[in-house]
Amino acid sequence: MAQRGFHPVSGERSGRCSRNARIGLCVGLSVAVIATVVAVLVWHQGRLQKPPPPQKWKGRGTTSNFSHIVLGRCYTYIQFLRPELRNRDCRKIEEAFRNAFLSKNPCQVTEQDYAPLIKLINQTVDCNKTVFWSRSKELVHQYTRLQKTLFTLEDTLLGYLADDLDWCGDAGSSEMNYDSCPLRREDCPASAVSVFWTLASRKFAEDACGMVHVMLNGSLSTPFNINSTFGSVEILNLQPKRVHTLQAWVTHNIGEISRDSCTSSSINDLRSIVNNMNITFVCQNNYRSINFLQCVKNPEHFLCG
Ligand code: DN4
Repeated sequence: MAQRGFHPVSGERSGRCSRNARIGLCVGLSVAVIATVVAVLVWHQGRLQKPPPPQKWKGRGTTSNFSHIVLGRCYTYIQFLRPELRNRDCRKIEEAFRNAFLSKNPCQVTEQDYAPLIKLINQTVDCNKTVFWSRSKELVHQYTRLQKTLFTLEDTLLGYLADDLDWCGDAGSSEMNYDSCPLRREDCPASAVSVFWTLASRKFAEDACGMVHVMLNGSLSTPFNINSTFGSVEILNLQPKRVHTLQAWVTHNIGEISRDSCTSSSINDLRSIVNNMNITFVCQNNYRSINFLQCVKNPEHFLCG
C-alpha cells in the first residue's frame, strides 16, 4: 500500500501538489478576472472621454471633400491646363497642403507651414504675363481663360488649387474642421486661409517681371483700395529691378455711366505709389478687348452694337 501523501509511481507528495495546484489556479483565475475588469473599465472610460469638440468660429467650415478637390484640381492642372508641369507630384502636393494646417489652431498657422507646399509647386510665370486684379474677379478670369498666356494668381497651380475653397484644422484633432473656420475680419486676421492668400499674393508679386497688369473696377468710387490685397501686399512687393511698368485696365460694368476713371483720385494714389517705386504707370480706361468680352454677355446693349 502506498504511503499517505506519496504518489504511488513518482513517489512525490500528492497532497501538497494538489494544494499548490489549487493555489496556482486560484491566483491565475484572480489575475485574469482583475485584468478583464481593468480592461473593461479602461475601454468604458475611453468611450466616455471623447476628444473635445473642435473650436467654434464664425466662418464656414472646411469645404466638403477638400482633399479630393485639391488632388483632382492638381491632376487637371498638370495633365490638361499646363502640361509643362506634368512632373509635379500631386499626391505629395495635396499632402503638403493638408499638413500645413491640420492639428493646428487655425489662427496660429504660419507662412512657414506652407513652405513645403510652395517648394513642391515651384512654378514661374514668364515676364509680361502677370495679371493682378481687385474687385473684378469674374471678368479677369474670363479674360485670362481666353488669353491663355496671361496668368492671374488663380491661373497658377498654387492659386488654382485653393480658389474658392475654405479650410482649417483644430489644435485638439488631426481631422479637418468641417463645421466652422475663422473669419478674417472677426475671428483672427491671420487665419489658415488668410495666411495662405497673403503669402501666395506676395510671392506672385515678388516673382513678376517686365510689364505687369492689373484689372480694376471703375464702377466703384475707389477702384484702387489701398487696404485690398492688391493695394497692401502685391503693389508693395513688386521688385523695381524686375518690373518696369504697371498697366492698369480700369473697366466699367456695361450700361453704367462710363467715366474716365484713370483720372480719379484713387487711381492717382496708385500712380503715386508706383512712380515712387520707380515703376512706370500706364492706365487704360475701358480696355477694348475686355469691352468685347463684356459685350458677349450683353450683346443687345446699345454700346455693343
Ligand atoms: P478683392 O476683390 O477685394 O478680394 C477678392 C477676394 O479675395 C475676396 O473674396 C476677398 O475676401 C479675398 N481675399 C483678399 N485678400 C484675402 C486674404 N488675405 N485672405 C483671404 N481672402 C482674401 O481684391 P484683393 O485686392 O483684396 O485681392 C485680389 C488680389 O490678391 C489679386 O491680385 C490676387 O492675386 C490676390 N488674391 C486672390 C484671392 C482669391 O483668388 C484671394 C486673395 C488674394 P473678402 O475681402 O471678401 O473677405 O481668392
